[in-house]
Amino acid sequence: MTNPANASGTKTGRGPRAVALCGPYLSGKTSLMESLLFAASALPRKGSVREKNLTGDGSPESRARQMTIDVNVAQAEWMGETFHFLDCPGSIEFQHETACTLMAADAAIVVCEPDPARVIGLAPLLRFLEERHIPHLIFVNKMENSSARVRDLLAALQTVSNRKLILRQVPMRKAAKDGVEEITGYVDLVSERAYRYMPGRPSDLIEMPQEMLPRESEARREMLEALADYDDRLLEQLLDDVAPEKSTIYRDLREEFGKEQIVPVLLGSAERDHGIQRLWKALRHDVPSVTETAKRRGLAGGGTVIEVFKTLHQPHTGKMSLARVWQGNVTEGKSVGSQRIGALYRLQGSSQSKLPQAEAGAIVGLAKLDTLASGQVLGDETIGDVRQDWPTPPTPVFSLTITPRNRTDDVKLSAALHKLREEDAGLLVEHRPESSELVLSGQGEIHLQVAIERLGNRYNVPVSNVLPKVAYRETIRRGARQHGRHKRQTGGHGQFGDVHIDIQPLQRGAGIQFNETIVGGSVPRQYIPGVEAGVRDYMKQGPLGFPVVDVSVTLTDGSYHNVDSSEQAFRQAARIALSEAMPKCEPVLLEPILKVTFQIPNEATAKVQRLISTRRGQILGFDARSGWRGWDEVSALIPESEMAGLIVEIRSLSFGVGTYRAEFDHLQELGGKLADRARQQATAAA
Ligand SMILES: Nc1nc2c(ncn2[C@@H]2O[C@H](COP(=O)(O)OP(=O)(O)O)[C@@H](O)[C@H]2O)c(=O)[nH]1
Ligand SMILES: [Mg+2]
Repeated sequence: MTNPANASGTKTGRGPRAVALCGPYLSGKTSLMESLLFAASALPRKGSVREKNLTGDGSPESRARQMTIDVNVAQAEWMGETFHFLDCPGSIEFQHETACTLMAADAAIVVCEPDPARVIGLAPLLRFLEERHIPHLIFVNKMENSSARVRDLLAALQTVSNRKLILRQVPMRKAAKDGVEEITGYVDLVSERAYRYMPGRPSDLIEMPQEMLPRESEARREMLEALADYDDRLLEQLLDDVAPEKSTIYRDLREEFGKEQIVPVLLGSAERDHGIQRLWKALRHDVPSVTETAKRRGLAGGGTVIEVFKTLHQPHTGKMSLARVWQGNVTEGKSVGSQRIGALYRLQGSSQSKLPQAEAGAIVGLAKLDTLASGQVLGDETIGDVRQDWPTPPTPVFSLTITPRNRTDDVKLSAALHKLREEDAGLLVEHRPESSELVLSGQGEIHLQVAIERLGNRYNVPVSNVLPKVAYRETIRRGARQHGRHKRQTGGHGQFGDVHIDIQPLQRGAGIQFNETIVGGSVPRQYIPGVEAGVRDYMKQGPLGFPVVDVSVTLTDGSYHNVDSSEQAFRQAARIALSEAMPKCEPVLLEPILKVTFQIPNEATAKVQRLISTRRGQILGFDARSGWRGWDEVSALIPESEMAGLIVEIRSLSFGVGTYRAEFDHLQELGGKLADRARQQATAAA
């Protein structure tokens, strides 16, 4: 029997490898990890999503949703070699978690469903893997009840991949009783062997069915031609009709996969354990070693190198930094870079056990290193800190204002938020002083709901949440002159301030301006700052109830009293003048308008354009998204008040993958019923 491992030069004793499972939500990543662990005898029995007893997804928030939220870590041994699996969340709302996890992997398994209509959902992930040259293969899961032709699926997948896809196996089918075709096994295109799927155990090697030969040789030819793109000798052999050695094919597969030139495609079913042995073999032969990956990441230096890719805060153990040992090894008490390493843990799903040491390649939990953050690299000075390629969190698309239910919880809340942000840098916390709101932002409703649940369940700081207030402003349409006097006689000392002001509207963006044209000391110098202070006080809330912008106020004249005048009295006089005058200046509401750039598959472009118009948006233009085949970028101006829940609709129009960036653009007058409604809502919320 050919041993491909030897043929490709793979040897044991080169350290554990790390493989990430990624792909759209519900494609079966967590189930596939279970199946891989089970096949490697790392589990006594196989769990399932339905029974909520998987190795992964152990947190209460995960269990409740049957959804991966934090990366699941587990390891298994296959033919004497250790593999660490990193099962990533699939939901685009947790994409930052996935991005950071992928940085720790030698290779990724992209899990998808056999539905050509859904392959567009893979685009953002494939772009990420391609940009960072992370070797990846595609595992088409749920094949057991799919009637999709693999050929069509492959063609669809190729439209979202910039790398050449290489089909590694073709399915064998037979017509079942009800006329539906059933997949009974597969033919491996390198070894040209046929396997029959067996329930609950590895497939049986069978004789190649005659009827498979035409399809097999066609698919094999395509595979070889794709490999020959990067191997001239193989190309010559193909042109000369010389059958290449299997060892050549295995070597090319390994090398071209490692350089991320090709993307192998495998087929199977996590639920039925189909195709799992074939997948394991591919991992064993083709996944690069930690040394190769450290080189790719620029992390090969002197001494021990560790990188933290995830931070966890756990009720019992406290802070745990999940790290990959890129080089050297770690033991408890050893100093690496600036840190003295404490206890080491091995993680297997939600269970943890202490480790004496961890070698290069291992994924390890480092306990209680308080100052360590995700992305941080520990090593000697040649290595430095956070890598340039470390992912930056995506810009937030969903926000909620949170308030502790218990008024005395403010301090506890900020400590808890700090921990949540350490776990997930994709969560943003912002204090808006003007509205005294604490705003939590992230990638969608579930992303924020999970954070809010954790505040309550884990940190015992229940919070309530509402949509953040829209930052309305107001201004005036015409000017006025006004006299304002503050005079009070109480007992001994009185108060006296007296001003004449000239109010004028200014252009958008000018802000509040204060001037004075006092001659002859009608308002003594020392009282003028009082007048300005009074103006600024008033402008915090104009006649419509919002902060006033773009108005100039000029102090033109006034009078004073030798004994009773004071800065305070002039401040009051200015306020009185403005509250009389401003309602007569045709006040008008201003609403913030955002410039929003949508990034969407072009099947969704027309729908997104319609959606923009229903939200009072104005389309500025659209263009092909550069580097993203089949995607568009649409830019538009949209009122901030129309943005609530927009991301939810965009995703539902775009197979879950559409997104946008938004930034403040300008303030725009708002009149009529919409202005009335905005005012009502603001007063109701206050
Ligand atoms: N029919 C079928 N269902 C599967 C298969 N693998 C997983 N599932 C189901 O797909 C759903 C999502 O599985 P899960 O592993 O949580 O997906 P993830 O979001 O990618 O981690 C669950 O209901 C699984 O039982 C499979 O091979 N065939
Ligand atoms: Mg999952």
